[in-house]
Amino acid sequence: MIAISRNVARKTPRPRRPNIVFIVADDLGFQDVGFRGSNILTPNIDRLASKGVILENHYVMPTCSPSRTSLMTGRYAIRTGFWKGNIKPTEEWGLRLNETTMAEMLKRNGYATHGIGKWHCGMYTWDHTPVKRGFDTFFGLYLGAQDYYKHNRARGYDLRDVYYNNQGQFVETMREDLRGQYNTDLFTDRAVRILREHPQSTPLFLYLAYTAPHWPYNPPPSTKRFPPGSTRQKYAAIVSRMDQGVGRVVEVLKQRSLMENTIIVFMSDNGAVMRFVGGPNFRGSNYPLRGGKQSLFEGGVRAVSFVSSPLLQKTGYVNKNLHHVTDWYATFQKMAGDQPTQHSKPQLPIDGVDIWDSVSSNLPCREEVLMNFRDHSKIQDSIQHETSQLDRLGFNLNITGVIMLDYSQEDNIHDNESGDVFVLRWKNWKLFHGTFLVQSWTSANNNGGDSNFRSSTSGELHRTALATGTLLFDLETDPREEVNVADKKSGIVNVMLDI
Ligand SMILES: [Ca+2]
Repeated sequence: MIAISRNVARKTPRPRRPNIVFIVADDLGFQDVGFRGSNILTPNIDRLASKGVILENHYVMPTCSPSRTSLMTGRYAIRTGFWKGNIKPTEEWGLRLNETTMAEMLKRNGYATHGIGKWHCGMYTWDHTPVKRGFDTFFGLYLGAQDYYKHNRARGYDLRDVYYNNQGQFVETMREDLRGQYNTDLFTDRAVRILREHPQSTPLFLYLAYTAPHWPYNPPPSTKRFPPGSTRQKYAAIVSRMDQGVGRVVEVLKQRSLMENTIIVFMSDNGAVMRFVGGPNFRGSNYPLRGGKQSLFEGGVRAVSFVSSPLLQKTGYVNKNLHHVTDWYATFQKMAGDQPTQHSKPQLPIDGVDIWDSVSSNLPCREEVLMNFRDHSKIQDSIQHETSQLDRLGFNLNITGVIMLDYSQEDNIHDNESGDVFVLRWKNWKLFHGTFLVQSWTSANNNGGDSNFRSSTSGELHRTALATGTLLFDLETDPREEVNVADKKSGIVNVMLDI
């Protein structure tokens, strides 16, 4: 379907089985970090980014499950079945069991693998849960969101400690004893503990997926600069608390001299929410990009990301090469020395490319990123539908107002949150063709109606609607996706439709 460029000369020494600390933020706005000029305090993130490489064109999927499953598998969401959006709490599907996760791949190459925080890749059978999918241990939530203190979603409690015990038995403990404690801090505490106890001779994969700053916007217990108040203030405090967690992780990496052989990757799984629900309701800011979470405009899919590591050749710069969330799997697979053919589980085709040369030495790699594909009839075989076993996982299925969706039905197959649309970035061009979610722009220094954030949100409407048509943007001259040049550049449109 798409020919991926693999023409990069190998110029960068490749780390061999480095420690990987992969930190994921949830719905963090493109502008909501200090290094992009935000007034939200993120000193630890800023320090790491400034000593590392800021990935300016790091593309993800527009919502949580699609991004996370693409990260875990190295495969586009149109292949995994996750193009249709998030796994809702009571839906009977998940990342298919024939998919190989990053944790599984690293574990079979000798890595210790620990998952912390939000999973959201499927949990309706035990086999879909993280410790059955390559993680040695997991501490966190299976679903996509939770109250930061109560650790519940609807009526289900969802904070779990999961591992195989010394007898090889699968153990899952619901940590109700931690109810009332702030989940960002609990996740940081666990990461710190793992790093303190980790034997230096074993390569480590630590996946730290905060729920911050995703809804429900519960601010941390103490917020000096951002006392609980407006939604924007809460959001800012939540981001800052996550930043403190990042700082604690870095500190212990240094204390234990693990840092010299560690690669830290930070990314948000998608952009900040830009919905206009019941009046101005802004929290995060994707300025200057258009749109936000759920949309395939840049604000939804070009997310904050950076890499920090002493193993990088060139540091302290903004890397503008094209990267995609699927690339990490391919990159780490190479570093881990994984030989897929030596394992009994077949490796499904990977869409990601090894981007180490691009990240470490600023060499070009990809020319295109496929964000969505229109002809769903060709990908129906990616849909998995199995019998519900949610009750075995401790969830109350009688949640009022939640409908069990059956994705084997044609109508629901087209229920894609981002629209029924072909979206491709190729070189400097970005094409939309089909029916898509239209969103507009975040204003500069979005203050969310909060006078402590001195700016104005007037003059720019935040609309959300579906539209049908063809849009072509030249992102080099028009990064805000303001001017549709599809008519003027019909030749480019045709080339991109044929790719
Ligand atoms: Ca998200």
